[in-house]
Amino acid sequence: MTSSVGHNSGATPFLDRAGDLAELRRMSADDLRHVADELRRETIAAVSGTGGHLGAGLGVVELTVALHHVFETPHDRLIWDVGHQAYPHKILTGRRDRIRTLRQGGGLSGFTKRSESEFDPFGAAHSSTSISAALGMAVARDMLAPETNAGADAPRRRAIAVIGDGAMSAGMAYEAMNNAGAMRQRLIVILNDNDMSIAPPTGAMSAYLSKLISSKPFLNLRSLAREMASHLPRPLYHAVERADELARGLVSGGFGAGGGTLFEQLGFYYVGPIDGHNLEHLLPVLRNVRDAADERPVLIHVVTQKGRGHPFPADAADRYHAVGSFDLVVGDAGTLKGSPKASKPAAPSYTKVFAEALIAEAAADPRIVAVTAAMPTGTGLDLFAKRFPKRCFDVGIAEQHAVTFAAGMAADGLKPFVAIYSTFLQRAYDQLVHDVMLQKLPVRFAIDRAGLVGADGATHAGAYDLAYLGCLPDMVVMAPSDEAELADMVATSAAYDAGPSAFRFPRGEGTGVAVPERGRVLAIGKGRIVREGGKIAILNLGARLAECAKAADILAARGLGATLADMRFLKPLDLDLALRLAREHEVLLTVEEGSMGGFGAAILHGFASAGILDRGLKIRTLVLPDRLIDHDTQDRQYAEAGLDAAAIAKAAIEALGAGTSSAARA
Ligand SMILES: Cc1ncc(C[n+]2csc(CCOP(=O)(O)OP(=O)(O)O)c2C)c(N)n1
Repeated sequence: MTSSVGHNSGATPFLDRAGDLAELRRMSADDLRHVADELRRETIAAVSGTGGHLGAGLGVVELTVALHHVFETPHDRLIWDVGHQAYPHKILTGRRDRIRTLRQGGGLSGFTKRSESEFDPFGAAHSSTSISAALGMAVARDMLAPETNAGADAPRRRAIAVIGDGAMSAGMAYEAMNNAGAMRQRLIVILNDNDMSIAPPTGAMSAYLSKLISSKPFLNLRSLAREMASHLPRPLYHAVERADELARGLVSGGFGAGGGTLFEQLGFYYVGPIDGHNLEHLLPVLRNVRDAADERPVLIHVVTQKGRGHPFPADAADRYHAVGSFDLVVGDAGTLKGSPKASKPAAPSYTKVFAEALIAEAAADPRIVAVTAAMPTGTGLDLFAKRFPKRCFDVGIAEQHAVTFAAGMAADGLKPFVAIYSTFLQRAYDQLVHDVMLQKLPVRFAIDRAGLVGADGATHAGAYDLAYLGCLPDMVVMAPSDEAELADMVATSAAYDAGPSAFRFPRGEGTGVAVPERGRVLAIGKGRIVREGGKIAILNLGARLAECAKAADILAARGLGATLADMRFLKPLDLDLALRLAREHEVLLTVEEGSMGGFGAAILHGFASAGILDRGLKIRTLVLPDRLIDHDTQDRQYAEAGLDAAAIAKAAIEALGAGTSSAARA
């Protein structure tokens, strides 16, 4: 027997009580077990309505309960790396009544956010920042105490970073640990090891962690020592600690000159591995670490199962990372079961078109290779890897390395495509400048998630790439206006060997145009006219072309003709075309899915240099506004940004009216 439960989790007496954290802190381990079970059901029920990152949160339900039970949050700083696993944390920290607004316009963010709650001391969404931030907070605590420490009587504030094994593949985590170990700064790092990133993790670090976990004698000796330590009076704690260290050296002595784990070599006190779903194990360890007098940073290695209690079948592809909204039913034993809502996209996603176009190019040129930083599915490279497993490189969450790695490949004759989200390329900017552009190496950047991205919000919005790429000498920067143009730009990039090139395309479905089996190679730096006429010229770069065409229709309905150009290239800019259109029209608009400093700025700069502004051209640059746009549907975000058809038409009419009576006359 099954019954549909909508988005409700059923009765939650323990979770209701735990809504008061003081009460949660008084609860017994038995009660906490019930809280965890109810919290898991509540998380599933909420995400069934909103969609989102479900698997990561389900893996840390017990850890979340244990952390808030043992530590005095928000006085103690609890920092979740990435923040995508923080839904249970949000439910426990005063946001349960809004949890069904997750990722919806005006609702809770899908990540941690300082402005949302005092329980989110550091905002995130990009990975591997938590240890650095926690270390900074630990230093602030020690330099400013007791002022920021809630008064002299308050307990010394702890800084706790929870970081996944995937996020631990990024260099920044090691930079922070290296620094913390050298500073001997009191800091708690919890390594949440579920042997998963979004995709299965890659690299030697992942193999190393697996080896640590599977070393059985280590587990047994440590468990013993831990039990003893938790029951001994404080003075004896250190004696046990030494015995414990001995045990640790026995089993992991192979690492480094002095033995011990990698983390110990970095100056951390290592505890673990421990079962992250077992409150009986978690609670005493956390208490011991909380109360230890030692000033060294501590790393607790917790082993969890990503997606534990997931309502989808074990082999469902979206089980581990993100899901859309889904239907929820209760099965026989009270277990929750989900089934995705059937939805049929009208057109293939830009991501898929990119992947297929790259496969077509790679089939014709064996030098083409692809690089991703832990995002094979998000970038479509999973499809490429199926076809060309040896030519696809997942380097882990390591964007900086990905770019320089590709630069090395390009230097010695390969044709690398770095498939990366616009926001994540920000991480590798100096690598792009110093290792690629300065050496004119033909690395190709396939920049996904350009522009506003919907539910992931401002942290994932690809707002800045036009600005940060457009200022670089010797870059070719393209933006397709539909998915067929995207295929053309993949082909153009593959054919262009004189230096670095990039094409940036949005999240979501294409426009439904026919996509050629193999893209055409475009003339570098040449735009095209889509339609012509009237006093208004709209110069578009990128996927707003359809909205620009609608705007032209709105203008036509008001008797105002408009010329529409698809400029295709930010760099080299088709200034000849732009200047001609400026001369032939009274009003000129530029439209792009990016911040100021991009395409509009390049046009203005080119016009100023050509002296065409001297005679009073009415020009408006339509860009993303100079403020952050929170999560919502992409359509609503673009409406808010003033970049939908209505806003484009309005800007044209207002410009036409400015200073003359042309608009009224027309
Ligand atoms: C700099 C950066 N690159 C890529 C991502 C995309 N991303 C989000 S979560 C994630 C996997 C994180 O794995 P892990 O830290 O093990 O956490 P888990 O989801 O397994 O709990 C990735 C690659 C990101 N958030 N930030």
